[in-house]
Amino acid sequence: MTVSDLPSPLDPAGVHAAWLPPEALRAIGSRRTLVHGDGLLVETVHDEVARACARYGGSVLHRAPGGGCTGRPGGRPGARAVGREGEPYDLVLALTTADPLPAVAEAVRAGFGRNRGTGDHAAGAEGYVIDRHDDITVVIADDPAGLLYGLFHLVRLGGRAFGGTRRAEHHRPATPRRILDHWDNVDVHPVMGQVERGYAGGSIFWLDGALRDDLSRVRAYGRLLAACGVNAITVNNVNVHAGEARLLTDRLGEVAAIAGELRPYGIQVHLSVGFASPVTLGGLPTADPLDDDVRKWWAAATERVYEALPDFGGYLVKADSEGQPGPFAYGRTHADGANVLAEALAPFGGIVRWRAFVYNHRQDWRDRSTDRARAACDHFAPLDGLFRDNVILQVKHGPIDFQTREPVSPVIAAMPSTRVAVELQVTQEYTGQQRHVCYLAPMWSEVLGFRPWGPGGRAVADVAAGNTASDTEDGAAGGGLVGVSNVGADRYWTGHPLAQANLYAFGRLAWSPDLEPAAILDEWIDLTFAPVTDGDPERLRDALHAIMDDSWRTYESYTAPLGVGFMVRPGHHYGPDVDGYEYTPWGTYHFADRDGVGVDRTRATGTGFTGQYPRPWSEVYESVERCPDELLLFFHHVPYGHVLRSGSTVIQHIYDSHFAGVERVAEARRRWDGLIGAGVVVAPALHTRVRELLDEQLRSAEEWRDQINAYFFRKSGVPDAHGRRIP
Ligand code: GCW
Repeated sequence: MTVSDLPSPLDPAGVHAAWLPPEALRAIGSRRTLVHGDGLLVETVHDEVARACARYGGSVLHRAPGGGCTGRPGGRPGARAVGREGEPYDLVLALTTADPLPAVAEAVRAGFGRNRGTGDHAAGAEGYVIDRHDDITVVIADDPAGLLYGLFHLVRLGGRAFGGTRRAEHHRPATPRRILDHWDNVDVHPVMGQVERGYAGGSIFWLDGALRDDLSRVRAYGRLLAACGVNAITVNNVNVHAGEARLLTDRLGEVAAIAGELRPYGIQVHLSVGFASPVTLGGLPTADPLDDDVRKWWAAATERVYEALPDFGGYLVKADSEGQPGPFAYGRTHADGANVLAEALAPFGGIVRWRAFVYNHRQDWRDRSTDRARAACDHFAPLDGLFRDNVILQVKHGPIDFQTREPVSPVIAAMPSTRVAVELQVTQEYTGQQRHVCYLAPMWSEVLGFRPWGPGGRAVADVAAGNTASDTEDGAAGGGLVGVSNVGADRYWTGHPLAQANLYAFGRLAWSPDLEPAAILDEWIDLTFAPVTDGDPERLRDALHAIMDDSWRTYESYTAPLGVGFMVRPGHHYGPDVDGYEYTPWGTYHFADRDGVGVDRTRATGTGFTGQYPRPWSEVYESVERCPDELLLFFHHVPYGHVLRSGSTVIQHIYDSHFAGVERVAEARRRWDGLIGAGVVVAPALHTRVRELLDEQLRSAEEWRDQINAYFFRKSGVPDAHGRRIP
């Protein structure tokens, strides 16, 4: 076993420590620290430092308000009281509400207020200020969560947190809502298994119908999430089956048990609930949202939830979607449906997240006028302004369904008076299912930075955060950023060890959407491979960047081309099947024939979807000349000989990109293999796991290349300009 295989005290035996191996806290654990303030999360801060000190020889003192020294001897296991009052410190972590502040923290606070020029000393909710003063590193925060995030910022900095001088930095999250949704089932579903679209083993919460006895992994998970900035999870699948429906009522204790593990790390718990619960659980004859008994049922059920869980976050609902019940059954709108739940949650400060993923999954493939891409906007845009304040409309980032390449969903720009959350898929359902390396931060970054109203307008990240264009503009508060979790009971959490980077990047982008994907990857590499002492860390860093930076574009290049989606095997969605969905009711077609390929979504001759965008995009997408190449077949049906903006024809682009994509996968595998031997820098077990997966990725990429190229060669009859072999 090498150093990086050793579990940390918080990591259940044998589970990989991900981005928090003990060594990541070495710089803190070898110094003298004062933790000032109290509250559950401040205790967590103290415990973290104390555990690191126990390992690396530093000391920590915990002082509670009023100046009393509470070293808490005999506290929780692992939390040792070390350090003496009055001794000099290298690090002070102080809560500004705990007066009197240590002098150095007071100095940092005053300096921060002065530098702001407004005299405002507030770090803000979950925010923190980090500074160095008199050779002491200081973190101040106004609330305990801010102090915890400040601590993890120091962990990221490592030794750099303590060297020389540094300018005061103020950090606060872009949005208070940074949520991971789990699609975990309580009972093993006959088709979808324990975790729907899960590629990392079972659920860390449930095993075969029952809550796991040992929830220590849940706590370790909470710690990992806090360290990347996530502050809430939804524990169960949006497809609410019989077992998990009862989490709302008689199985609520299981939710409370999970929440108990996560609370010390500031992670709030949400629940997916079934819209028909008043009928299925309450025995009422109807779930009509305008029915009085139904309203009372939701109010009473919700009250019981808050009795058990005073800090409960709220409900997540998938209604009238892929067979889930919803308000349409009663002739009501989705605003009626969402509002009845919102009304029940409002007295407790809870929210309902209502998914905009509503479309007809039983459409007739012969009907060319119905367009699934249009559905969410058609359903929801007319409801703008009709939702209660505590309703958040949760919108998938693209109009169809988490495909490798989609335009941004027009719903995001179409509902100025509604709180909108943007949903990303961290689990790699359509991006290689955690068998392919596919670092998704570049995709998410593109989505978050997209400006639906054109250059100078707000970005998607602004809409999610609730930033308005000007102080006078009357914009709704944001709904935040949501990711579908890629975590399971697998030893490496995410199946593919490199898929951990996606989870990490989701949290970091939710906290700070402007971060560069490559910089996030550097953070992840530094933390995760911190134990590396027996090799050249720069060699590993270079290799990981080479393998991961462009892996999303690589994946795109050998799978479905130019914005066409769903050329996957129906059902499980892994591997190629060009016509797999072509003659099905799912609304996911490419319309390839002997002359051309793509979906005409123009206003002029197609489904009119381009008209759902504001200008300039409604014009850009409408125009076959101006439409970006990578989305061409999403918006247009064109002949194979159509010349792209790149200068290549559509058919030649298909051939070239598929050959090149496989080459890049082969190169990635060579780079990874090169990390073996002299200067070994990666734990052997991890190396082997990634190596096996890269073998599968290469096999699968070749399969994709050959099927896609053969399909289009046979349809079009156009030979490859370079004479390469197409089967
Ligand atoms: O992408 C699709 C998945 C379904 C999923 C659905 C959704 C949870 O194939 O498995 O159901 O999206 O987002 O609701």
